[in-house]
Amino acid sequence: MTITTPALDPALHPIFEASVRRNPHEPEFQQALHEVLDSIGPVVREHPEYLEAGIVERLVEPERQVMFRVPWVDDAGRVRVNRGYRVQFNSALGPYKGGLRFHPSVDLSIVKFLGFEQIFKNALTAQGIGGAKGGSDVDPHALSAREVERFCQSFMTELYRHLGEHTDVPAGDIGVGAREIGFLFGQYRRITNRHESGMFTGKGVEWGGANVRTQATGYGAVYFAQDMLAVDGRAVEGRTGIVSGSGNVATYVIEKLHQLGGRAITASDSSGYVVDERGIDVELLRQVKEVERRRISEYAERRPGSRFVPGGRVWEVPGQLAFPSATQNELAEADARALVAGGVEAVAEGANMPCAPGAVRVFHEAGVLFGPGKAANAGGVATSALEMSQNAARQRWSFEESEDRLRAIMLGIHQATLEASERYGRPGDYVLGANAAGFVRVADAMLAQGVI
Ligand code: NDP
Ligand code: 2IT
Repeated sequence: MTITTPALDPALHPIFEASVRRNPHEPEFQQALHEVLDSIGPVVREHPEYLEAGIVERLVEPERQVMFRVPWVDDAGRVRVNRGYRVQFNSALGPYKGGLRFHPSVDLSIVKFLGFEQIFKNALTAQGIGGAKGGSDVDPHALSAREVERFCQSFMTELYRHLGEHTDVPAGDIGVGAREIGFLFGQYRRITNRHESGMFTGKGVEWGGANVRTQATGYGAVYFAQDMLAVDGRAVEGRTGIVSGSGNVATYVIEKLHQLGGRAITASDSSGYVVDERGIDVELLRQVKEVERRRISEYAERRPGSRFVPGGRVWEVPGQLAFPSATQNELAEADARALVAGGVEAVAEGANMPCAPGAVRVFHEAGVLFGPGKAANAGGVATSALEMSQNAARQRWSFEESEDRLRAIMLGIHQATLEASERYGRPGDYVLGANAAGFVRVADAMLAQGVI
């Protein structure tokens, strides 16, 4: 299977150009936008009504963007100021939904690319959720636990007025895990005098959180790889997994790979990667990264037979399955060539947009199965929607029932994505399939709801 990428459709090219002119300093947003517009050419040619109703021009412009000051006091008594963001991109299918990222690299371009992708990802889940993203340029690694708490309280003191179970429902992302969600939810509850469970997802299971939400993104990415492989009778079992990252997504990619008979032999963070030929020990990884919040080299110190490679590119390690699960553009064209040389058969994006466009091209040209983040990592937000359902009904489903639902949702996403790739003329191109299938669902809702 060889997939080539044609130029943008003549009707869509001016929309892309206008957006680039209007948002000149937003390279990540332009990258995400170009990929979607590239995919939906065949859709708008079949459906001129979308163009007549200005659906695409409206879709590329967020419904609302909030930027705010986050002042807080550090342990030394010094006043510090960060910038907070929430981009509420599209609510045609449901309340705004998407994570919060705390990382020094966060800027409007990154929040917008994530919010834009979230629209189509959330549409693919078929769970009735719109698209949004937010965060701050704070570096939680550099803060004490008390500083993180004060930061979260200040952040929510401004953001709360834009949130609500029927309005906008955040969750975690890079740098926002169980600890931060606790502080953020606590401050919302205090300010509003409402224990409004459905206004945040990823909560602790004891106070309104859903079973499997913690595991869902990683598990879902492996399920997606399993479904791609199964199309021609292959399986995860017996295959080696190359995983980047060592946070929420990477940890549960590794766990599910092992449960399905595969073997994940790498994990990484911003300092380098570890290789553990026996298979990464998930408990040790969690102890080092989540409990002790240390560098990944500590894993190799404690695990005989494993080794740490400082500053290296994990993609130089050969394996049949690859799961980029750290951050955007972490896998460049040269990395893709290295993976192909190492015998990779399938790539599923646990992170959002981790593969640069040149890398995706290399995978397509080499006939490597490629699952884009919008489809492959949608299990996380899909399970967030299940958390919202449980909160609304004041119920909690068992781990088994929740995992069964996640499995069924991922199968449905794979099916819808594959069918759309066939329907719009590039069979097996899951990038086109995910963008086209997601777009049609949002576009139809926008068409029905008028020019708003
Ligand atoms: P975590 O904060 O739990 O983990 C992030 C991991 O990626 C850490 O190992 C971190 O290393 C590494 N990392 C982050 N930024 C960089 C960078 N600039 N360079 C190198 N390594 C980096 O985040 P998650 O696991 O939640 O998120 C990972 C990815 O998955 C993100 O792209 C996110 O958007 C996406 N995602 C997350 C979902 C979720 O439910 N959490 C759902 C869907 C997608 P270090 O410790 O050194 O910073
Ligand atoms: O990128 C993502 O899908 C997430 N960070 C999860 C969003 C959510 O609302 O669960």
